[in-house]
Amino acid sequence: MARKAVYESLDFERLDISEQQQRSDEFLQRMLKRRSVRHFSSEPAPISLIENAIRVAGSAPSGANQQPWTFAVISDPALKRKIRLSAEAEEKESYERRMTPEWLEALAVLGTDWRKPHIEDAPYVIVVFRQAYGIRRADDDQDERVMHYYSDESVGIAVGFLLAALHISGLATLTHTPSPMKFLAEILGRPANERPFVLIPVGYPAEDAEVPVISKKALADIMVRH
Ligand code: IYR
Repeated sequence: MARKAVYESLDFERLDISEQQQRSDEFLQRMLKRRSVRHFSSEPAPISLIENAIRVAGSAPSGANQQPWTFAVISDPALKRKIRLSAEAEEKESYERRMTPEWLEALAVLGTDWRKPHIEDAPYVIVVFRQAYGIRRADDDQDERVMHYYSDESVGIAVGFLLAALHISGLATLTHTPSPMKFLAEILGRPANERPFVLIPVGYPAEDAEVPVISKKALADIMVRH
């Protein structure tokens, strides 16, 4: 039986134009400083920052508000090691056999390879899972599948929120997608409806961290007006 929508008045703070512009400029300048980091220090970071960032991610819009995501936070060194070794095994196979010459050529500007020490060095690894479908306990105590809508888009938006929140709180991140990623669900014992979406090492950059010299497209190259 369909449930009915219940409405309440919107809590919306209308700002002066000058305040809007100032916040927009500040956010832009801050976000422009985000870089994907591959050299992490092992210095611990407060779990409260990770928790708040996941709260931010959990506030993202999602298809039918189904919130089809799970954020696994790993700090246990033995588990991080296990994940690193499995990721490296898959990545070695990918770099040496599965990726096309065109793909390797496209990646050359980043200088990446199959080695993933950052998975062990960073104090936290967040593995984001997409719930391909939901599970509901029916009246007869049997589990029923609940259809999820737009779960890829929803989780992508939530990960964007997560990366921005971690950056704003002074932490460095890397979006890493070892392929295939199924080993993550196995190692972390996730249920059958959850698919690994992205693996994110989080922490402070190493003292001598370096990043590739790359640039972002200009506004004129990414925006069209109609
Ligand atoms: N998943 C591999 C390869 C890789 C692919 C893309 I597309 C990147 O932007 C970066 C890396 C790896 O993490 O090394």
